[in-house]
Amino acid sequence: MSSLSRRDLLKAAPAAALPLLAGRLRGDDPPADPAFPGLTVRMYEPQNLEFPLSALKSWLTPNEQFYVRSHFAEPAVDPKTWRLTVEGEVEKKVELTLEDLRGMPAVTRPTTLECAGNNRAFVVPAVAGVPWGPGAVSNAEWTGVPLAAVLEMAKIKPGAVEVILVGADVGTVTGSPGAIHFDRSLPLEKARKPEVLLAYKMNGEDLSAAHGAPVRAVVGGWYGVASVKWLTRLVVTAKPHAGFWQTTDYSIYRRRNGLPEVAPITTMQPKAAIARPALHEAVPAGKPYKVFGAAWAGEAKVARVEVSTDGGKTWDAATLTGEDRPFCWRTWEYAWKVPAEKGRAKLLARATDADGATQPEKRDPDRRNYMINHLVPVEVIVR
Ligand SMILES: Nc1nc2c(c(=O)[nH]1)N[C@H]1C(S)=C(S)[C@@H](COP(=O)(O)O)O[C@H]1N2
Ligand SMILES: [Mo]
Repeated sequence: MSSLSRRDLLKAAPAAALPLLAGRLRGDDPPADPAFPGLTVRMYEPQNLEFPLSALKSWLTPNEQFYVRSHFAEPAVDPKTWRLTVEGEVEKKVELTLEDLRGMPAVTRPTTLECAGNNRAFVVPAVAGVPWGPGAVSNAEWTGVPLAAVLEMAKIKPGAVEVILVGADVGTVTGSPGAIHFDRSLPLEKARKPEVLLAYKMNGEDLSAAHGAPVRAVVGGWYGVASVKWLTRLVVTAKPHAGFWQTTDYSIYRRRNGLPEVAPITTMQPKAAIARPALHEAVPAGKPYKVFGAAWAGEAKVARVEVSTDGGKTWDAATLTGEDRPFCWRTWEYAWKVPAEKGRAKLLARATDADGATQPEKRDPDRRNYMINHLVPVEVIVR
């Protein structure tokens, strides 16, 4: 029922029905649809919309709930005239239509994308950038062609090192040299891996405009910024690309001989996110509560998730559940015996990957305003 018709109905409700409605918001029961509720607006235009993590219900995020992170207005790309070019350090310049691409052998792989700015709202003191809560992360099944197959067609020249992925979207941002496209490079070593796709379908549906129609890159294991949407050009280079989106933006400091130098953001860091309880959720005292969430670790597998319900003093193993696929988040749960005493409780979760890397307790300033995976407690009300 639309809100309009519901309002009309309320207006028309007989007086006798009104006492029933008083004192609470009378809506329909929440729909059973896993895409309910919708996205949280962090910025209306360009669109920056957050997945409501506390409504996590399924390993695959429904398309309607998949977070959106766009730096410019959605470009109008006509799939009929759309072309993808492969240029630069190649023996043979390639130009593909959407039909060409769809005619190539397709693969379908689930992949989790997380924005490098996810959790930014939890950084103290506050930093610049879209103030994401915990939900700038989602998992979908992508269908397309391996980037490697398209690079192969163009025959890369010896000595080439990177491929720049260029989006059709364009605009001016603070510090940019006028109007620029969104672009990101991948070292050819990563670009040729099977987890890097040129995708035209998301969870079995044609890619939507918000997610990069008609074709986007999906770079498994790397922060979402590498997964360029509205892809139009692949430029193979003999030198590493030092573009705006991997130096001024989406870069961190890496120390060499103790001296910080600018480096592009690449792999997702281990993180366990608590979906429920949500921040300041009221949990019933003395009852069991199923704490649950998702954890991911970029190119590595999640080895374990631990939970603390006493603000980090003691830790207990959570149970990894559901699908276990590379480059994807893993759901987890933990049976919490909520104390009988009313008050507050501080919950934490931390992930450790198969290489032994774990989440830091404190924020590392070398990461600027990106790669936010230090531990942040979820405080709840026990009552
Ligand atoms: N062309 C283009 N590609 C882009 C972006 C963009 O603004 N323009 N945003 C990037 C960032 S920072 C992220 S986190 C992901 C988000 O993908 P989604 O909107 O499908 O969730 O897209 C990446 N690809
Ligand atoms: Mo991002």
